[in-house]
Amino acid sequence: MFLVLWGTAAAAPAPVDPSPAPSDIPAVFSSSNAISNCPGYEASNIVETDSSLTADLKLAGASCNIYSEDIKDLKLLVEYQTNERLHVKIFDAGENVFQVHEQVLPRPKHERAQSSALDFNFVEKPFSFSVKRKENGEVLFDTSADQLIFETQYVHLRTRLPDHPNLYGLGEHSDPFRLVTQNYQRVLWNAESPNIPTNNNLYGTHPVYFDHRGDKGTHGVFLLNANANNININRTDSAGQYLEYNTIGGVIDLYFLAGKQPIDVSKQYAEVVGLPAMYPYWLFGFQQCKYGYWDVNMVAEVVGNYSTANIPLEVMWTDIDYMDLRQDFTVDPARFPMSKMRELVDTLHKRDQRYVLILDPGIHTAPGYGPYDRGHQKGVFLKASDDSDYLGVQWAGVVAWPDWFAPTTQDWWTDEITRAFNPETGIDLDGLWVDMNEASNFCPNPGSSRVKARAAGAQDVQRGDPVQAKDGPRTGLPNRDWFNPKYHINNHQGDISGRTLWTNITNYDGTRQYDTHNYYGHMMATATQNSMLMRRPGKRPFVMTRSTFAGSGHKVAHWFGDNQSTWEHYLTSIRQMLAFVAVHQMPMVGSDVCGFNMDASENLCARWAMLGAFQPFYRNHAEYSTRPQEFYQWPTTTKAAQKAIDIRYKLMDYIYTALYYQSTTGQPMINPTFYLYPNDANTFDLQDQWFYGDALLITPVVSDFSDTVTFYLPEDTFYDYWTGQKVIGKGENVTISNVTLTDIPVHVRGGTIIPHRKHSANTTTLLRQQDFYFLIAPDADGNAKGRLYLDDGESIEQPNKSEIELTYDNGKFTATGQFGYMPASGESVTVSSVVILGQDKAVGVGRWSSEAKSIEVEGPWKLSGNWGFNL
Ligand code: MIG
Repeated sequence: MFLVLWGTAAAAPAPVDPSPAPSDIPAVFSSSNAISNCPGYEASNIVETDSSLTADLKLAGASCNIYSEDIKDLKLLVEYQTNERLHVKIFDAGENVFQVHEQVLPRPKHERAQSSALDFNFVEKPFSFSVKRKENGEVLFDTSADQLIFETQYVHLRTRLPDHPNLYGLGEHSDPFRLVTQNYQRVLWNAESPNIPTNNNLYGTHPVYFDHRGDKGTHGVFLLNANANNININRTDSAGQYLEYNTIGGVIDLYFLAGKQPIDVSKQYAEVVGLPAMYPYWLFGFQQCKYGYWDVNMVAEVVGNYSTANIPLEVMWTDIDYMDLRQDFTVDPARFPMSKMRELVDTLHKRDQRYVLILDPGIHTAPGYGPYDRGHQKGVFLKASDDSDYLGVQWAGVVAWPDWFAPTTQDWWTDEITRAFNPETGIDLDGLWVDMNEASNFCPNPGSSRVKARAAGAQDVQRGDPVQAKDGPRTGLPNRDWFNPKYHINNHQGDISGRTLWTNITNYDGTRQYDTHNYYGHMMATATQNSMLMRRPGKRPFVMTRSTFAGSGHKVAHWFGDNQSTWEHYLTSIRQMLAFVAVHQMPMVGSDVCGFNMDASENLCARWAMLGAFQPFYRNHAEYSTRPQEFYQWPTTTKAAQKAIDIRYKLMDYIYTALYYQSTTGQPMINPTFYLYPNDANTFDLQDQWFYGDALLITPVVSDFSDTVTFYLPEDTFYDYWTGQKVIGKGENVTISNVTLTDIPVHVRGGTIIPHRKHSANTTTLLRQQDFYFLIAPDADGNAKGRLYLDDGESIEQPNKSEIELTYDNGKFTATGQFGYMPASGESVTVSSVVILGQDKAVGVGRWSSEAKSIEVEGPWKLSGNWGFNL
């Protein structure tokens, strides 16, 4: 198991490669001699324009057929698409090899660079290419590190890297945020992953990494490929430091993002995979769930207990417990009768609270079960070779699986959702949670004679549907080994069909699960998002999915699955958040607060209540056999939660503003320390501290029985958030003691202005009626900047929004910008005061506080036009 290294109080540790324990080192590394003996390719027929290059690549010798058959004729396409984006694609000349569907990942608009920051160079024979940063000659990618291999079931590309590179991304994983650089393997194959093991493939696939080289710049590399992949990162005496892709299908489709700052790379990646979705304001409220709330009374009781304990609860959730025999779109008539469910939801809504339910992809094939019958009739399910529905086993029993490519599936799904969740007759829910969509399949062969056995001879079970092309352009090569390709993917669920849909199964359009597996969950989630949009047009939908693919953030949210109630996973939640928000462009994420599996302790849950309050998605959730862990279960946890939620709610407009800017520009709403201090090498592997927004440094206590936290404070001006005291960061570790179980150290970064609601409230509806105050934290030069975005909190179109720029410049404060926001009746947009930190003496216009060294200037000011004052 990986050991988290945290610094000593003395000096910041130099970045060290955290070495995995021997048992975690993957056994299969592909650096065999056989690969180096492969002939590689030769480039010919080279055509260059001022913004592109094409060439033919021909196998440069006898086939080596190392894991399958070499493809002899390839094509190279190079496009300087923008000044900061270079596209390099290597694909089969016949264009039969599978390529990711445009409908799943629309390719970025094709532009033409005027003056590219990057330079593409290549060697004709054996073919290799490199990418350089023009400005400083830094080589970012160099494939001469090994032969290019492009076979029918194995594609291999290696790049050289500088020693001990700072690499981030390649999710989903629970490994260090800064990836291990020796003997390290990232497997990309979406899988049910109980207890989110390190050094394993998890639920999602995001084949993008950021490579940070300090003042030489940061760049990103995105491989637009959905096939199973073992990505090896290693350093050996003979090969030096490298990263290599070993995928069992698809093409090489690389996007190089020039940066040159980390935040720029994030924005450039969002241009490729899509800007993240904007969510309703209420989604930042606190949420409670548990697998094992066994009846509607118990759900109501939990809601009631939260009120009694005086802990604001915004969203209540119900897991698969609500369903009749675990069937989607039903309610258990005895435990969750519809009349009671409607009463529950009605009561929640009257109290300005919300309700979310779960759905699974497997549809029970029971006789008379409407969703199945209707789906079957419309032909929405994946099919076996004889055109019968392909079956598997999920909670409900024997199930069929929606084929998200079939033309009728979206309408069927929307119809089922709008029927079951009809506000007049059904459950008027506010969001949907889609689970098990990797897809998780308890038994890929439930004894049905309709599914051909996986024995020899059954390998090519092409569905006999006449509407589908046999092997049309880019839909994938025929006659591959669909189950056990020779190159082994280190999937922790066994072979690639392990505990999921068989990889030979054909989708409606003739593509195979072998190629599309990694976006089955993404398609379920986005289809659900489309349905929610149909159900409530004009309102921002909320759909949370377990399984994701590159670009999922454009529509849906994600939680990190089945973690444990351990200190280790409390810390894991930070690094997963950093990777998803700041690299993968999925901002609305979080872990099960207090942990899913195992019993949470009072201490852990108290600390986690505070940690989670400074992460985007904030939901307490647990497995059914664990001891109850609602925040009101323990006195300390209650107090910690009250305090954490109080602050979180006061800061809600600040983080909502940050989400707005991520959804419109890609600028991350959560920042790893190095994003804000890219030239400070001490920040590159920090993963136990983070910036909530770009102004608040959060540094939770990291272990049990500790009331001390040591963290890194970069060379900059900071202020203790709780006392207002100035703290000068020296680029050293700082230790804070006496951090009680209801405390979490937070520092404000100088140079920022943070909008706050003056008072918290029980619900976000009430919160939106509270006045504001602005907290100004001047930098060393006495300047600060901030932003405030205001809108109605839920509509997709916002004709009346405000985008306000807040500036503090040596004693002069101004609020300027666009002021379109019209508060609903009762909502206030008054700024009751402005507080300026770091002030040594009183001045005329405000009240000076000697303890906090701050000046409070009393308003009120209206947020309906420009205003300002001089100190
Ligand atoms: O096999 O629906 O990750 O959050 O509570 C477990 C029951 C199925 C897995 C999800 C978890 C959820 C649970 N589900």
